[in-house]
Amino acid sequence: MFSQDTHVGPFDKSALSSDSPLPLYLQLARHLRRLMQGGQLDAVGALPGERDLAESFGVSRVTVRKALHELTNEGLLSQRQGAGTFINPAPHVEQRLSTLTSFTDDMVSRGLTAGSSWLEHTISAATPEEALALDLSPGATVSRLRRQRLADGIPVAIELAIVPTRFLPDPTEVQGSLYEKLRVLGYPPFRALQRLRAVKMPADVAPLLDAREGDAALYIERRTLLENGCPIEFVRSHYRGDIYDFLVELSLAGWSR
Ligand code: 16G
Repeated sequence: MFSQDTHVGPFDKSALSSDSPLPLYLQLARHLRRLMQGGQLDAVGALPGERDLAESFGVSRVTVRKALHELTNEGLLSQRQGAGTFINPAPHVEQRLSTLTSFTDDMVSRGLTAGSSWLEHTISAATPEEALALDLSPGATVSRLRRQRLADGIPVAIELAIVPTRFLPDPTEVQGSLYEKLRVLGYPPFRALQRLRAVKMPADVAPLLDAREGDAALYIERRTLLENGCPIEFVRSHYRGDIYDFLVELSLAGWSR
């Protein structure tokens, strides 16, 4: 049982402030998210009940319910009818398909830290498939960036981005975000066409994603364009199927008020 006046480990009401412009349930969601991402709730497994959390944080049960709902939607928690609220073991990552975002943007919007580990950054002639995707003449050179992408240190995707050297002459100059680098160079990605399909994890990718050959994976191809329609990037990636979600917003065709 958690008491309102006692600081019980991480469930501490001083984490929330009534002076903050952020609603209490979002403050609570943010606090719990940080605790989970910092590994401070690793040993807990299941969260205390709504009433105990409400008491510990000095908020109403409605506030607690809304915060837990928020974190459940993000994939960080699972709520099981009658059994309680459980902490999901790995970070769950979600990408909205309707907006063009970079991996780094996606992570930041989830409160996760984006990371990369280099597998390749070289310059070579485009293959016929790459030349076609990037509207390049035969023999044109491209920068090749193959990275293991990490969310809070956990590998979630292996990504091979091909960018014409005319836009990115030196792939070793990309330290963090590729899109940020392209923006700095004056070539901001503007829109993209993306194709995704379910595949089995290939043998050469599986160990890089802490997965087994044949596990569920998402294969994604993205062709990214500048505002003037010129292709700037062709990407082929494998995402871990168990921790990466793609979210699509749909509206009724022809609907108007
Ligand atoms: C995303 C893009 C990828 C892009 C990368 C840039 C998908 C499927 N792919 O991973 O095309 O190269 O973001 O990320 O979303 P960065 O700016 O963090 O390097």
